[in-house]
Amino acid sequence: MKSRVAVIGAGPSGLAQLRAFKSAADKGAEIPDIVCFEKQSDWGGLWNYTWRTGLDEHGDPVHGSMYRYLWSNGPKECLEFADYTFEEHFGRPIASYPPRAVLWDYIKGRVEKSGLRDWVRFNSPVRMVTYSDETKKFTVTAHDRTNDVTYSEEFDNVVVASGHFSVPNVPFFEGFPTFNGRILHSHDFRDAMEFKGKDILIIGRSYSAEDIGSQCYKYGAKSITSSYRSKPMGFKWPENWKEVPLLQKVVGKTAHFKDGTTKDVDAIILCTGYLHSFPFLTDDLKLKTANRMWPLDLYEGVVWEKNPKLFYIGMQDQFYTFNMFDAQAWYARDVIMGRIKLPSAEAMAEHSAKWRAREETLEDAEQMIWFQGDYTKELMDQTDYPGFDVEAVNRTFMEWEHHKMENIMTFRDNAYRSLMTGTMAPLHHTPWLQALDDSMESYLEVKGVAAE
Ligand code: FAD
Ligand code: NA7
Repeated sequence: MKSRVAVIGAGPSGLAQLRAFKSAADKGAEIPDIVCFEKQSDWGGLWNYTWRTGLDEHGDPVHGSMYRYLWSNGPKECLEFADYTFEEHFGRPIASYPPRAVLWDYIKGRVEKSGLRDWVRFNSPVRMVTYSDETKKFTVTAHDRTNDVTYSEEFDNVVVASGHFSVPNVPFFEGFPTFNGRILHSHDFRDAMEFKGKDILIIGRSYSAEDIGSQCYKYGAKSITSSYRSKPMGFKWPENWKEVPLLQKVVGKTAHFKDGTTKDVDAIILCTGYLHSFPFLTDDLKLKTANRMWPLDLYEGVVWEKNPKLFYIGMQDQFYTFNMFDAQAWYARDVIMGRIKLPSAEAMAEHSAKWRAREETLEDAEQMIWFQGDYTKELMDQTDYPGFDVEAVNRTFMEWEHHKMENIMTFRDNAYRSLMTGTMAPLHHTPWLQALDDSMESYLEVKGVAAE
């Protein structure tokens, strides 16, 4: 009998896994039966925007954390699939920082072209995964929401690709229960227009803080105060944006900060990150980690060392995204298909410990990028994923960092060269700050000039 593989989640990571198996099948290999369980009614993971917050239409927690007017926060040239370029998808070169809808279209394009929709069971949250030492199989229990039926099936391997930016980390601050305004987590942020003319306070100093604050500025917030725990973001902010040390308490509408300053605010947005959460996994299978570059217990960042029939894709904190997920998925596929032989449990743990030791020396974003680039390359060198020039991608990331430091409100107006096709991206027709329409139609409109 053919072996069976369950993939949990049809976001970029899960779809990379489907594509990896399909590419082996296209080359004539006999592949296992693949079943992908997806909780939402469509694929694309976070890139499949939902207006909902709280619970979804079935009463399950909403997965989506993306918001309207979200544009890629890094150059598309750094995430381009090596086996399906932007140029192939759109039929021509496009600018470097696409809005969400454009990236969603790109992600979908590759799997639609490969005819993979039939591999996915939509509206099907996985409720439980257990492993039997006797049968050496996993039992996956899923809820078919369309017919409201819960059922179980056996699998030889499970790939967890359920993402880790969906379950909010929500700290408490004194005075929150009596704050005279709105308090929300970035997971529930949907539309910056809500904060037009308002004084907003952002807690956090990472990507969500930077981008949600920038959105609010762009769409007319009166002022932005961002409050950090460890250190300021350090960009050159517009005149109505102040960075302050950590919030201590709120009294009525007044926020009090560690340096003794205060500010009256209308709303507080907690950009305080997310929790890795796998309520459907038993403890022996569950990855427990903070959001970091090298979670432990995953050999090559992918294989669950305590039971190497289980795999995780995309669980690291991310600079590299889509093409790293591909590298991971190709690797997991080759382990599952017996093309890659795993070393002993001790050797796997030792290998992970080495990566973790290097991770602990990383001091800034640049070092993290080189670290993740080296990791992605190590994976690609072991499979037939069409490799790409990792160093060149790293250098593009360096340019991106530089452009952000130069001007955080204009970095998206730059263009970069594709490391897959060699083509220079055109400049976008409208500077990001003035581009209020984030639709795909508007983005793809040809008004631009070539960057060189
Ligand atoms: P997800 O995209 O989260 O997909 C996971 C999928 O698993 C979802 O479809 C979900 O419904 C499904 N699922 C979850 N639980 C279950 C279950 N129990 N049963 C069945 N299905 C389940 N990356 C970039 O490269 N560029 C960006 O500009 C960028 N912006 C971002 C902005 C925000 C606000 C956030 C939160 C993230 C951003 N990211 C960005 C990073 C993002 O993590 C990746 O781009 C990518 O979406 C990760 O893919 P994934 O498949 O691992 O996870
Ligand atoms: P991140 O990158 O995990 O960052 C979380 C931020 O939240 C980080 O700045 C933390 O501060 C801060 N944090 C966490 N807990 C607290 C408390 N208790 N008080 C103050 N500050 C806190 O999450 P993001 O949402 O920004 O980004 C996740 C993804 O979304 C990313 O891939 C983007 O592309 C979009 P610290 O830095 O540790 O001081």
